[in-house]
Amino acid sequence: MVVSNRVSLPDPSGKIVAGGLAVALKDALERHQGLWFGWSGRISAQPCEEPTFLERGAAHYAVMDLTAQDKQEYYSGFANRALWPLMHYRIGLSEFSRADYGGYRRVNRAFARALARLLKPEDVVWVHDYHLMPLASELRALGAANRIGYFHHIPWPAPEVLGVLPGSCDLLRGMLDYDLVGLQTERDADNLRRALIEDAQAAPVGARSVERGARRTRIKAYPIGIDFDAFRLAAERTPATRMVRETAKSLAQRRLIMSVDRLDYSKGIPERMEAYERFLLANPDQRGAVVFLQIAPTSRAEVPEYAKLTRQTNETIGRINGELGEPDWTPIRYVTSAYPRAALAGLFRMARVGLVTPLRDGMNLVAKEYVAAQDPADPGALVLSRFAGAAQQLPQALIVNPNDKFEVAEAIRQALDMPLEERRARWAAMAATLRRCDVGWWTGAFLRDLRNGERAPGLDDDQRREAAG
Ligand code: GDG
Repeated sequence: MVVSNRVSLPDPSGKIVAGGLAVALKDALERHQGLWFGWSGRISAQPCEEPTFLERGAAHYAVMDLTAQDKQEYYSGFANRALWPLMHYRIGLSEFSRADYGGYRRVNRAFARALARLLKPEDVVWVHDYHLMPLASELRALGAANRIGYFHHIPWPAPEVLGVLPGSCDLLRGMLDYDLVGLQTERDADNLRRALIEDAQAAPVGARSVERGARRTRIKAYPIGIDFDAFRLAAERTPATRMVRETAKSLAQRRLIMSVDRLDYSKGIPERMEAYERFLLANPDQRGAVVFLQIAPTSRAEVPEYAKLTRQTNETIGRINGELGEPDWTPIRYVTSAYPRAALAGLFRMARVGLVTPLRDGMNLVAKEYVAAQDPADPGALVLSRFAGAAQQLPQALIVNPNDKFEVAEAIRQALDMPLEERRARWAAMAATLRRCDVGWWTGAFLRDLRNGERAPGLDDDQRREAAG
């Protein structure tokens, strides 16, 4: 049983339109004859108590509607205005409201009630992400004795940071109702373990588990992967599509630097623009010789901080294009609509530099997709923030501090100048890691540990080395 805030429904033909995670989870669900439960994305006037059931191919889905108040308090409010910024170390942006927290708990309770009615004793439950942290506690309160696991897709900050949030001890204690908690990196896992011991009175058991009362919870890192070969194939095929061909033509031999992000303040988009400006100022020979393409689909537009980020990004890009552009050259091409995955893959393959500089990111799949899309014979170079979880697995990227625009500007120059042999060697090492730890490895490792429970050995040294690349 997979539970997440939003359910990625395939279209009626059974074709998945969303990304790699949706594909991986759908495969796992089909293999284990599972069910995917979550919010339908729809708003209804009355609180809904019963899910709607859907079938697409061999996969089964159960979705619930939310009321406008639920969405406001649970999703936009507590999850995205209080938890998201804090988990990304942005204490100043975190807005706590008791009403929002009440709504968050209410929706988790409603989900648990509906889910508990569907659960059979042998079912294994895999909960995803910060919207649903208290779900295990709510299920346990209803008597569920199933194995329940949780994966946290975003960073887990140091205990001192999370401790700022009113009610954080409540949330922490709720984590102890899971049998297994998965995080993106060892650092996130250490932060959670420390918080549970220091702030939730749990006792350490061995290196990876904690215990409180009768409950034992294992905490481990499972860096999420991508479907490497599917993305590589898409990148190989799309140069044939019109959009990718036209983009290549429009570049007129200029080298492409490229970024793709949800328009989110954790992604460091205005900071990246300023680093690119610094690069152009420091390297006048590159003016007119490169183009920077930023694709940034609008996200969470109903949350005020995102409207502010939109304005700030528009202003920064407008200023740089105005000050440094020429009648026949625009330094930054900026688009806020979403593109098909295959088109992204084709554009990545064309880009000489992948610029992935989030201020903080749980993993960052775009960095991995950029690597997968490259031509092994002539790969581009990846510039990667040290604050993305992906940096732990990809030390062969040019690792930068995204807050230092001089350092990022220098890395752009180094990426553009990198000799072919060096690009090939760095790429081959990154590709080997990403192939080995792909999304199938990720779902398999988590589910195996969750099913095997206490009987499974912890991550042994070989597995840990594998996970860390
Ligand atoms: C969270 C964590 C963690 C983006 N624009 C378009 C598009 N995308 C796709 C990308 C990529 C996905 O969306 C974004 O994934 P990220 O990992 O980069 O970031 P978040 O959305 O913040 O995801 C993150 C992740 O969960 C998984 O655990 O890595 O740290 O924050 O796949 O390609 N896809 C399409 N059109 C677009 O315009 N089709």
